[in-house]
Amino acid sequence: MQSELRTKLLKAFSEANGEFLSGQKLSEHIGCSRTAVWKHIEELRKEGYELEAVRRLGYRITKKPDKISENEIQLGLKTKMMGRHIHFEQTVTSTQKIAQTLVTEGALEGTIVVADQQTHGRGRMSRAWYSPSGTGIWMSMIIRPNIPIQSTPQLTLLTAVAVVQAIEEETSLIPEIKWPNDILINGKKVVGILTEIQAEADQVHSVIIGPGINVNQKLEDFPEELQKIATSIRIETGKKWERSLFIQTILLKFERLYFLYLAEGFRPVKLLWESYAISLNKDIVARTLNGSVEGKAIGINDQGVLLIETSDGSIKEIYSADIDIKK
Ligand code: BTX
Repeated sequence: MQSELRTKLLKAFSEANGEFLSGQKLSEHIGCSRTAVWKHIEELRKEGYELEAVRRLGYRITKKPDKISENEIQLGLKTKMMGRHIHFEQTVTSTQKIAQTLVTEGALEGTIVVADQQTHGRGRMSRAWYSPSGTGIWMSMIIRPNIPIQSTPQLTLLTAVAVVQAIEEETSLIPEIKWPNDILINGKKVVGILTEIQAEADQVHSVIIGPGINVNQKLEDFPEELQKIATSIRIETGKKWERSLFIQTILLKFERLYFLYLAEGFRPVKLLWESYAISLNKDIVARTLNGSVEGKAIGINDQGVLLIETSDGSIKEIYSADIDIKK
């Protein structure tokens, strides 16, 4: 189907919000005959859309295929800034890498990079992030906040809250956050977030935030070494989800929190983050590049830094680490 007509047709259905649209209305909307509308509807069915057709009422979409594309993300997107520019590719090495190039080319704030598959998805500290095709959300978001470098960990925490809120809104799951960037469901990792910054002197000029979200994997889709520690929204709910809808909700939640953060600072985000955190008031071990710190996680400070009270009563500030919660 010609992509312009397809976009118009999908836009009409999206604006109808699940209501029926008559053949007549659709033909006026996209500027072609009713027979042509019928042909286009058949094309959509072949692409995996499920449409209900009722005499006298017309058509409505009851299910969309789980395909991510620029169009699917854009149609129905309610944000002002986030995702208003979308760079979509089927397969990339890492969406972070592409976002870095776009940043140097002057990409506008709110630009996102999304891929169906990453061949070299990146975690923190050069670890790999498993990102197979057709299952997850592999996305990088470009923002340009006017904040000092020390404040950037706050953005990872803000993103974790946004993703948790989105999962809560779309599903009945209750995810938890393990400092700084893991989102867990039933103790297993469903989301990881990588934040990378571009800065001069101590002033940030852009931040690339890359959430990776396991959406439609089955347990056997994960390599063996991940099966014990990873999960997906499908595994936890027993059904498949539409990735583009999740992306839209994440972008909206992120944008609201980000605007709140720019207007009022970290405080409101911190309170939300604490309400989802599992690591607080627990005995933990934080493994940093300079060795391990053991003690009780007593909170995060206004920078987003983790505070651990050790057995001698001193408070240690942890900027970057992997943490284990002691049983
Ligand atoms: P991390 O360093 O906290 O976690 C990486 C670790 O998580 C790996 O060493 C492995 O044990 C485990 N792991 C790898 N893949 C998965 C997976 N799919 N699900 C659960 N656990 C896994 C977390 O780093 C940050 C990940 C960010 C990924 C996004 S995807 C979009 C963007 N582009 C990109 O290259 N990275 C980010």
